Amino acid sequence: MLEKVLVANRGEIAVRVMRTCREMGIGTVAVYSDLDREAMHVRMADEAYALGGQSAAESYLNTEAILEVLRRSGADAVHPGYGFFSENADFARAVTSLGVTFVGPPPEAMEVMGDKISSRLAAARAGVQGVPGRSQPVESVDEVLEFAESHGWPVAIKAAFGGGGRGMRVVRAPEDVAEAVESAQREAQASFGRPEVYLERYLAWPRHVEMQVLADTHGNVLWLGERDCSAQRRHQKLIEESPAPDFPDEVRRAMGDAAVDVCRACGYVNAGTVEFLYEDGGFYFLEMNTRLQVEHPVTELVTGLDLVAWQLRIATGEPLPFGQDDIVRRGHAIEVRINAEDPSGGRFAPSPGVIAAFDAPAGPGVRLDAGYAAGDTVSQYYDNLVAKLVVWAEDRDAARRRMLRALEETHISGIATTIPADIAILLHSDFAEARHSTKWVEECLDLSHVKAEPARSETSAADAGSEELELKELTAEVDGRRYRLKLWVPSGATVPKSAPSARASRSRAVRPRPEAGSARAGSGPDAVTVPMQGTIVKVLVAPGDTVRAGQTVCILEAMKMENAISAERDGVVREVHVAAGDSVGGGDVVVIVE
Ligand code: MV4
Repeated sequence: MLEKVLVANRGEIAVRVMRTCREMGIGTVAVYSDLDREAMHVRMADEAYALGGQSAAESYLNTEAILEVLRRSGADAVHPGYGFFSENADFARAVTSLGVTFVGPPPEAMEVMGDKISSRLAAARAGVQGVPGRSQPVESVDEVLEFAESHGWPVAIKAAFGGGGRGMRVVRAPEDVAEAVESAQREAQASFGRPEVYLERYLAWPRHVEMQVLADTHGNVLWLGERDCSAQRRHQKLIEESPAPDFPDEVRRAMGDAAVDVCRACGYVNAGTVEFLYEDGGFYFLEMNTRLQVEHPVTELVTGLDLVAWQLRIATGEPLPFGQDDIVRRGHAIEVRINAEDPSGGRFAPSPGVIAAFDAPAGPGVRLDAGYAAGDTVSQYYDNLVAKLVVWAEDRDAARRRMLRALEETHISGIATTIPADIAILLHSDFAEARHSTKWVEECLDLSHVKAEPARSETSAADAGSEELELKELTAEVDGRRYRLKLWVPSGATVPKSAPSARASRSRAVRPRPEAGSARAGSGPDAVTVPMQGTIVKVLVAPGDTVRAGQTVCILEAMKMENAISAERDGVVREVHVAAGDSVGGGDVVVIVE
């Protein structure tokens, strides 16, 4: 049994590991950079030690400083989280040489899986095929041409000692080979210090499906189930889920067995993930990640297992007390990553800063793994993952709807986040019906209308007003339906708890509906209505304008996205009931066309 674990990481994963330590009665030691003195992982730990420095290289990647904290704290184990030192064999050796347990695989397994060629060879030894291709480095243009003749175009040229897509080139025609090989080699040299590249057949519409494994020091190796991580952009995953949609159980079992064989082939111990590309019912080994991954909670929610707890037990030599047939997967889990990035127009610009407010979602089936709270600063120096929102439900569509509900409850201000892009993905029929692939976000998803969540009116009203205002809430009944109203009133003003009588004034912005009898009020055939609650951000027509069926009359912002509201018939605009800035409810009339 471990007594004290040093968590050599920061942010949400450090917090995640410490939570399990606390549940297991294990003490926690945090390390922190100068910028993280007040960070959540520091607040959560039993003890915290400064590493000094600001950048990752000066702090969380400073081996000597971390080893010094190991000595000072007397911790008996190190959990590396993901990133930083998690896949660094030298760091693992340095830790073990102090007599301290490294919570991770043997350094030799990390080394075998550390480059593409040796990991492909290890997989091949285990009888697990990668994408059809060649394991030797490319030496001539002719080799590539020959390969394309026998396997067909396009061909993927990949960095032998790299990963994550850097150094990869897709060649579609013979005349492009020479240039592609040279530029792939240049990029491989620049990124990984080795110029070797090799060849694979290029898959046109694959899904990224990865298999979670757990291996103990007694030779028990189990597969826990797959995660589909196809919704990603520039090799940054956006949404992950388990089980993979439309994934036959016999493929799942074959992939699980393949992952176990790969683990055995490299002497793997601890939690790990074997990545595959999946296309047309076939799967191909891509690489193995020798660490706990960001998206591990998805597997935790469908299996009910705490992967960090099993990592810690395995690290102390405990045998896994269950076998493959005892692993039960139930329901469906989805994770979205909430990064401090502004997805406006599909650009995903970094958005560091102070988190002014953070309203967390809750309720059935909802888990939030956050590394920050309101008042915390997201620094440009580190990974900008703020939180992961993970939901569980009986089936995929229920999980998808639950995630949308939880995202609607989530409000983060002060920084922009990827939430609007996450919502756009979850709402898209291609995702809802699982027609997406690893290329879908970049090639098919239109994020041009996505914008950052507008600053919440509470804060903007408070910031803008020179007059002292305060927020009062009251209830009102409008047409027999209850509404919660928020009013900014001069400080000290008295407001009744419920409005005496509110007639069709959901908020100050909405104009009264047309009186009965005037110009076919309500939802008559000539009234253009909005389908859901939101804010009008732009009105494109004025009374007297001629419009055609399908023409946009105004833009509604709802669910953090802009929606075009259009006329259903040709005609002349008689009345415009809204202006930019107005709040509207589902069914409200915005324009009358005659
Ligand atoms: C591929 C591929 C299609 N065909 N290999 C990109 C990162 C690297 N780890 C593997 N990658 C790919 N390799 C062949 N032969 C498509 C990708 C790929 C991809 C893979 C996994 C997750 C996201 C991806 C996004 C674009 C391309």
